Amino acid sequence: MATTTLAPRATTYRGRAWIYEWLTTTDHKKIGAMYITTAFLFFLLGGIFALVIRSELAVPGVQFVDPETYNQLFTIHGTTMIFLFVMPMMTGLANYIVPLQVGSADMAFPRINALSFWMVPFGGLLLFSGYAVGGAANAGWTGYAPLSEQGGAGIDLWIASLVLLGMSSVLGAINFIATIFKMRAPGMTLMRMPMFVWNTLVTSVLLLFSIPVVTSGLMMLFIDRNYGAGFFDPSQGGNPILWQHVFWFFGHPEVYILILPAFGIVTEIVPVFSRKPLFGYKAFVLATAAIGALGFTVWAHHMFTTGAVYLPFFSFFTFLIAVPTGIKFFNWLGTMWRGKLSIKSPMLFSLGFIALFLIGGLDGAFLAVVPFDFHVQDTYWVVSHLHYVLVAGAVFGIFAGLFYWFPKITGRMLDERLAVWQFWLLFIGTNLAFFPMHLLGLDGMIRRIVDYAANPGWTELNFLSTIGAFMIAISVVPFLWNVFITLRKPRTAPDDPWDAYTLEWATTSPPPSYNFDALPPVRSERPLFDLKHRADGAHAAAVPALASTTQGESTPGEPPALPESTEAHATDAEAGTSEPGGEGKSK
Ligand code: HEM
Ligand SMILES: [Cu+2]
Repeated sequence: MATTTLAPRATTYRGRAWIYEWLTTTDHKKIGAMYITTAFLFFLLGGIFALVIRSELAVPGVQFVDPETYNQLFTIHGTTMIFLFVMPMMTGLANYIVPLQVGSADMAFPRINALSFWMVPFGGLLLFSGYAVGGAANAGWTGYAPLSEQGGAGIDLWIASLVLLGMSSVLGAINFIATIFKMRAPGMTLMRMPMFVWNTLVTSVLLLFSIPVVTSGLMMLFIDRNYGAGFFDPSQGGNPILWQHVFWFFGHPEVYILILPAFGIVTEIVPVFSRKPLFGYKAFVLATAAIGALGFTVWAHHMFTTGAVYLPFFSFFTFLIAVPTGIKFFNWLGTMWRGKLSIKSPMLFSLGFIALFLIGGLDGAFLAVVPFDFHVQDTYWVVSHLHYVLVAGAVFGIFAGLFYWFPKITGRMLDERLAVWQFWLLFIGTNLAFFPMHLLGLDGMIRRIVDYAANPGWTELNFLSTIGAFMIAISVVPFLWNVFITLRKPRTAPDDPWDAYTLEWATTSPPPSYNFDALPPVRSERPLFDLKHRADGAHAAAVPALASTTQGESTPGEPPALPESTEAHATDAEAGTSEPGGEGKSK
């Protein structure tokens, strides 16, 4: 018979040293927290690289770094930000939150989960060890051949690093897909899954299809470089354009791998802080799937100027992606429309996300216009576009998520005033850093150069951009301070501080190692809302019992007995035979 009371299956090993516990843990929450912390450290590191880049470019002339060092700087900056910051950060948030949101006790394969995590710091080590062997990779994050066929051991380490990180991502993707399909709580049909879960699912599918392609390419490059093959080397009859195909067949879906989780985060937050259900749930799911599918049809829009691709096809499909993306904007605006908005920190960062991602989407649509792309290819327009999508998009989404889930993860509420300071510094800094790059790009300033001519206006625009970069750096200070002082406070956060809708808020903050003492029945995509506001009939039985956990009144370690809600589940036609964390019924 169905039961929702979960007894801890293993005792916690109290005898273990703190460090041993963390090094060997397979708990998705601890692994998630380690992912998040590691990713944040790489964000700081990549940010320092960005500051050196921007300092060098503040005024014309070569001041701080020579051209070779500069090449390594932007290569390692881009690679770090994408593979060691945004991807692990999103994986970390999903690791912590997805099992909770689907009402499971852990991920499907907890040990593989730990393995996926530990590959990340080692991947980082490989990338940065280039500096110890005579110079890190210097061919850009795209590693274009034949440039990447030359160069020293730094590039081999870059290849090894990306292969390892890719393996970590694939294992993670399989884990998420299995968890989402097989471990959902009774009653949670696919169309009742929280939007963050949906976005994690589509992201995982994209990873599964795209990473193997780039990994093959990387292996070919490695063989070219070390064993004398000539896949991408024209002097040996190879084809460098082939590298671009292989790279971008991964590289474009990769953009959605970075941004879909942010869509998911924002789509969790906007309804809760508008006090309304999500406007157009089904449309949102379809739009997410459509973006994922279309993401595989547009890789060659990065290759318009090669003269080797059919332009109308790739231009058309690129524009087509604007349709599902636009639908999402309508979903967010429709959700906020006539809602009771409360602009707390998670909502503030979500609004920043929506505003800035719009700019990144629009200047991307310009690039889909082939003649325009011929004009701005490899200029600062592209650098501007990619940062509006990634800083304005992924980074704002990440901070929205961190502020939203911080109370769940740590049991403590971050300070709202510091959050407002951080937000405005980051918002103004981002626009100051990246908007002038549009103008520089239009004017013909190319990317990946250590120096530029003192053309009219260029010095001023570059200087503004550098000031913006430092503002972004300063915005991190109130955040770090906020985390620091908050972690020293006692654990006073309620279990459900935002009056939210989804299952992660139905357990304590932070959750026990086994996640749930009891699960509310799932009859819509907002089970917790139903429980709190629509208690009637069979639901009512569950309310008092569950309320005792959600108010934090229960004695820790002593799960409240839930005979009534257990019955409610057994008679619920929706409920499958399941233990949370066991073999949940999926529909
Ligand atoms: C924190 C503020 C940041 C600043 C000021 C900044 C600045 C820059 C600049 C000036 C370049 C161009 C270098 C060149 O072409 O010569 C660049 C490249 C790049 N940045 Fe950032 N960046 C920041 C954050 C990020 C973030 C968060 C991401 C990703 C999530 C990112 C991803 C990239 C990528 C992929 C490149 C291209 C690297 C290449 O050309 O190989 N950046 N960044
Ligand atoms: Cu693309």
